[in-house]
Amino acid sequence: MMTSNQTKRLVIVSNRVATPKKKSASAGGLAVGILAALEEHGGVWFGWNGNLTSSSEPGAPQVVKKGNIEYATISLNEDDYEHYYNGYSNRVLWPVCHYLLDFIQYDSANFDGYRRVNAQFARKLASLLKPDDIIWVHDYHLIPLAAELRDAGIENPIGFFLHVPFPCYEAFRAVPGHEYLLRALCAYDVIGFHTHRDLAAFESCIREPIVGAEIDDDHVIRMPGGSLVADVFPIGVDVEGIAALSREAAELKRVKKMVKSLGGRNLIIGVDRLDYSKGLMQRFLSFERLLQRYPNAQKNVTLMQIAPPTRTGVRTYDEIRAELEQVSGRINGRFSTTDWVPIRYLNKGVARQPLMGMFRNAKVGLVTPIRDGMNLVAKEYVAAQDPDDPGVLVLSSLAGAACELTEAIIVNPHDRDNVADGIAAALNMPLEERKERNAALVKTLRKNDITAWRTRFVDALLRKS
Ligand code: GDG
Repeated sequence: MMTSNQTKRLVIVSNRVATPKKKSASAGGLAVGILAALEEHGGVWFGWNGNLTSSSEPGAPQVVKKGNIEYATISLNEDDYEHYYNGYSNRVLWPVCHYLLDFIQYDSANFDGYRRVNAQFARKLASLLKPDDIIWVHDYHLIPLAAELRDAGIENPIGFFLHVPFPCYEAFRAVPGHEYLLRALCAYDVIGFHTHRDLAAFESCIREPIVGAEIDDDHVIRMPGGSLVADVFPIGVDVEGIAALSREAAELKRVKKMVKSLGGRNLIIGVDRLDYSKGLMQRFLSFERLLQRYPNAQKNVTLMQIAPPTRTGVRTYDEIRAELEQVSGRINGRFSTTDWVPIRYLNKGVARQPLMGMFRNAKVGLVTPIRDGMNLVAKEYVAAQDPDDPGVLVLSSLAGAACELTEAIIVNPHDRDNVADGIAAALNMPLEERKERNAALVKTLRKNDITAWRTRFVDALLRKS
């Protein structure tokens, strides 16, 4: 049996490639995860370079090599991008995968654009492939890619990993064209999800009489003309790398200045792309509840929320940004004193190393999405702690990470009292308990780290070759 230690070229495909020049600014779990996996293993990263053109067909891929990674990128036509990315991927697939059916804005022109761009990706990628390559496709933007590659005569093993939750059939069937998506998924050899819940949801769709498949006990899905493996591969982080980065970051001027500015108060930190799935509105309101229910906290805590904007130009994203500005302003107006502002709300990103240093200095990591595939921030926060004096993770039960990080304080993000009580419990937790919980969490992080994620997935793919 072949394993990933054997030297086949790994070709990773994602909507957007974080090219070496742009990667430091990348705020997004997919890019962080792929880059960490590729830096270790080497290979090709294929996808869109972020440039828009007026020509209807993108030119040949541009290839740039840095270290052991080849970045192969294409531009996209402006209208195609609007239909495929903003239109279908982010106004239909993203909301349905996060069970937010009211946010779906379907338009058949967007669905056509989605299929058109996937066909373009397949044509451009096919021109780069070698017979021995293994292909690993990432996320909901590229569901039809394997079917398109097969149509182009590509026979290499092709895997698909979904970074967001997979919806159960009752939600999935709300999407016009869901039968097409399900059939397209069945063109892959391996499909990976973060949690057993997502796998079970996918299987609930497979059991419907759409693709005519049967599910074996060993995660194999059999259908007329072939089979695929669908399994759980929880994404992880580079535990030692983050620990080292956060230790060194303590010496950064920027981190020291931030700590000094707290004036001895406890820091509660939230770091999320500005996205409605991250539950930021509910988080601010829960923090307000903390200040009401625990008047002592008014003198003792500061919430720092870092929220770099994403998908600007999509109406729901612009709206949530305006709402968050309004509610954080209201809470600050209500509770601020002449020497304290309760919420520091940054509508911008922070570079990775100081960010890890801020995690290490935060008494509480507040990660309360209303739905999340995994949530890497939760794992990074744990890995960045000082094992001799660790902070406490307060984690939403609706994040995929809650399936693994059971020693966190688990809260329901829709219940403000529950979140406020969870934060208060974290702030008051004795040192011994904090150390025990952190040690148990780090053990889990080590077991399912970024190397395990990549190795297990690639091995599953190689077994299909
Ligand atoms: C998707 C799924 C799944 C964020 N702000 C800054 C910054 N970040 C980095 C974090 C973390 C990443 O971005 C965010 O990852 P998450 O996993 O939390 O969330 P998504 O972006 O929604 O990722 C998610 C993930 O894919 C992986 O499969 O876990 O469920 O939605 O690494 O640290 N990094 C820097 N500055 C910021 O301001 N440097």
